[in-house]
Amino acid sequence: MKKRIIAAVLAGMLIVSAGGCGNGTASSGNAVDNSNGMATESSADQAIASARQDENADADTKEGGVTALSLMQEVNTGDEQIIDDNYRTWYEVFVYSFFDSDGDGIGDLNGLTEKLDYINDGDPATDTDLGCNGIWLMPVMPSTTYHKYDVTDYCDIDPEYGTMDDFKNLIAVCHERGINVIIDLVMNHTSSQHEWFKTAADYLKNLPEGAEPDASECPYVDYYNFSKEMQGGYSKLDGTDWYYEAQFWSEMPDLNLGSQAVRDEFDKIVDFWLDLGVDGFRLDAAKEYYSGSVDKNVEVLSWFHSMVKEKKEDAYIVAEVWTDQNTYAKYYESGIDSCFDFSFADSTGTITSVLKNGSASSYGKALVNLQDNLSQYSDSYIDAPFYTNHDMARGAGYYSGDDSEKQTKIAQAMNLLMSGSAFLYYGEELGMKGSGKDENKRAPMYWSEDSADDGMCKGPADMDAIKMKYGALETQEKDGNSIYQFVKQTIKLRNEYPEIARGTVTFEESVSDDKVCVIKKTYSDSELLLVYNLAPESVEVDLSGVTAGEKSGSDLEVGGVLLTGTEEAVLQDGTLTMPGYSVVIVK
Ligand SMILES: [Ca+2]
Ligand SMILES: [Ca+2]
Ligand SMILES: [Ca+2]
Repeated sequence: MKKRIIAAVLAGMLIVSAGGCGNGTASSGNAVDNSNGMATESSADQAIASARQDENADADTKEGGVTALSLMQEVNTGDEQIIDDNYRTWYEVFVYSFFDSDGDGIGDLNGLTEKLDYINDGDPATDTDLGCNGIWLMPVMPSTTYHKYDVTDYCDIDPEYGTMDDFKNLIAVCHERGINVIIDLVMNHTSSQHEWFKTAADYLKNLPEGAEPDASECPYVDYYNFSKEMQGGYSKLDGTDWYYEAQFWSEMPDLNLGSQAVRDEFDKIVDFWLDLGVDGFRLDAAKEYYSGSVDKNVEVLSWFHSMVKEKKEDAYIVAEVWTDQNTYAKYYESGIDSCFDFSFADSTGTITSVLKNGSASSYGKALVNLQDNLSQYSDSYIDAPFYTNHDMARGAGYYSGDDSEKQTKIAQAMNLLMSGSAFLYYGEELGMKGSGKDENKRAPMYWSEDSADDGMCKGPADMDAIKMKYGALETQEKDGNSIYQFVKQTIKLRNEYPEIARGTVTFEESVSDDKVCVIKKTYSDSELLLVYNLAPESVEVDLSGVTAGEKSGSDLEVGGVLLTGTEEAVLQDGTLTMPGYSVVIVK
């Protein structure tokens, strides 16, 4: 026990010293790493020396030196066990706001490549990186807008983001590190400036009075949904008496995905990107392929799934079907790997509701219901849990009051410990803020509190000034109690235990209540217990009647902890004492 306290104190001093140096990312990252029992004599000496220079150092080492991180690092010491499959931890990147490599204020592909060490450095021995092993790139194709969901050319890179060579380089460097890359593929609509639409529009404008459009003269008239009648979701085609479907915006005309010619185009587009090495696709707006028709949308996805998997068997396909769980569950009949799990996400989803006013038990029940629901439609489904994305207010704004930081942290654990392929939206690991108009949800990655620092992006032009609630990365990486450190430890555990992403969930109702949720994850022959305390106060959980594999009672051990404060979790003779807002893995 004494040894553990010394280690924790040393860890605290190293963090303090890095904070005092103020020389940025590399040194503080090393300091945190060294605290993992690896400190050399000289760095420990330096740490002590610099701690002495700090007037507050004495107080810090006596009390404040123990941080949530130092306590977690004592327990979370296992090696990562990465399996190269489609159960990953994905990081959603909005390139525009991530990192700017050439000083124009707009994030770019080379900027992302430069910051890959932040996402995953490819070295299992370090934990200075987030540990994500997948990247979802929001659209990178040429477009007329900052968000780039209106594509003008499906086989190129938007010049704001760089060149095709930059993209190839990004993919190569990602693959060296075991990071898979999926790209946003927008099949519901194109830009009104896409050649297909411009050609079709010109043809209709020049069509003689009374003549019907003829696809043998202009194939592109069949690519879209033109009509002489105004209907819901349609816009007028200027200079004609024609209307066209544009569900989201007049400048994003909907494609006719029933057209074989359109499907042939996407077949070629998929070839193009798979040849470049992408590992799969995030399908935008799949609910609107045929607005209002689940059956037709499932048919489109079935075609897409077969077409892609024939080319690349292990490609990953995840669709955005923004609706209720009972409806998106049906989309798994198409055979695609994943649909985003909207029911757990956002300010009103299961995670937030449980933390704000629900009972911990309802979280466990929701996990099992989800599993029952999705498995009705596919044996090979991979849930795609996420907490927020580029269309949602950021999570840090969901909570107020004294416990809000702890709730922001534990919500991330409730998402990232879910089975399936989990997604993390950039900046959520820092508790960035952003709500209201879309631009605000896509603010510059908060690397530094100084917006003039190297690589900092300017963000979308119409973004409001956003007041952040928590510090920038440069501050949080030196703070053992930060949201960033908590999220990193969560992903570390996800990487250490394959059961977390791949396990089947059993809800241990008899030992769960309003505050505590206990679930078991079973994967191949292995079982893990995940115990969540979702209440502010500490609790005792009697696990004597629960088994994990062959083990029960006093044989049970702690396999990992996620702490939002500086109290420890203790498991003794089958009784687990855990602080408020914490998670303990028991095996
Ligand atoms: Ca740039
Ligand atoms: Ca690493
Ligand atoms: Ca549509």
